[in-house]
Amino acid sequence: MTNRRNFLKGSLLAAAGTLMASRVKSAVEPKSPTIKNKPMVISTWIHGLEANEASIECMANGGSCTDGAEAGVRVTEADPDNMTVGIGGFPDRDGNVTLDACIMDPTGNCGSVTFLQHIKHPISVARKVMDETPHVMLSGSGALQFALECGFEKENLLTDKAKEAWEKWKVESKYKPVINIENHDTIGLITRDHNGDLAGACTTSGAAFKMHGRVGDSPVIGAGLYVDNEVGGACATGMGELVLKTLGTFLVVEFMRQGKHPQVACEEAVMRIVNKLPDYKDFQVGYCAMNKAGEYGAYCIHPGFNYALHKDGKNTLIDSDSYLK
Ligand code: SD4
Repeated sequence: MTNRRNFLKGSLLAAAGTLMASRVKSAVEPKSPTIKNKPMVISTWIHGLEANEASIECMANGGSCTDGAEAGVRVTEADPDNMTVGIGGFPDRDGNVTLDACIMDPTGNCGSVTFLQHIKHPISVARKVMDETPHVMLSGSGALQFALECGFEKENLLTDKAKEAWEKWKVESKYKPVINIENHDTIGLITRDHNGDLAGACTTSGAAFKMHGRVGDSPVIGAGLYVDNEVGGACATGMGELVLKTLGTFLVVEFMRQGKHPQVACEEAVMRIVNKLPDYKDFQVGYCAMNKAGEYGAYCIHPGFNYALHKDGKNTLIDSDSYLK
């Protein structure tokens, strides 16, 4: 058994080595020396303002769009007052804080962790999955094991405030999983750096009081986040089940590939939900997107979704238009 495990570990490392060697070449992020862009960031919700600042600062200091995406969402993950991202996130119905995150770089590489517990910065674990393994997605105890091997610290992520909310919920909801329009503030963030290259990150503790083991859209490439450096990037927030059923951000990027403005692309992806999923009125979903040219847009089902845009040195919070008024 041990031998088999060592063998598997050995061959995996060898495969990872080969992959890494080729990736080192392909991961040299495309540079276009003639175009100099002002870095730009778009992200979900009001906490996106702070995340955008960190992201822009990172890129101003020479970080790539991928570094900027990771640096931005780490701010939200570290905030104990944000109750659906990182430390302080609402637990599942059994009291466990379980986190989902993913990241995508301009070369099309991506990394993801799902159902990860005890690690404050799942986005940085996702980045390690992308940069240091031959895989895209690690889950649960395997993701935790990998994080610990990488040197991440094991922490208690359930704050007193989140525990209190969970205990209150248990009384009223009698342990029944409830999914609703409120309680969303996942961060999804798309960056464009000095070279005009695009990357993105998305991180969440998921739906509040979800069933143990539930994974949402946020760590799924093409659902919670998708970036194509030739076209644009999009991120999602809201009820992940609807985003998963329609592969929302992949759809937004594909609409942009067809030449649609990011605003129209977000609207059409929301319309896909409206036209396909009869219970859409019971849930909120919001998309925001940016294309290669720096055009942007957002759209959601219910009023109430807003997004933060850092463009031309200004960081502003913008209310998204919605399908239902
Ligand atoms: C999920 N989409 O797990 C996430 C939750 C979310 O803002 O976005 N909240 O379904």
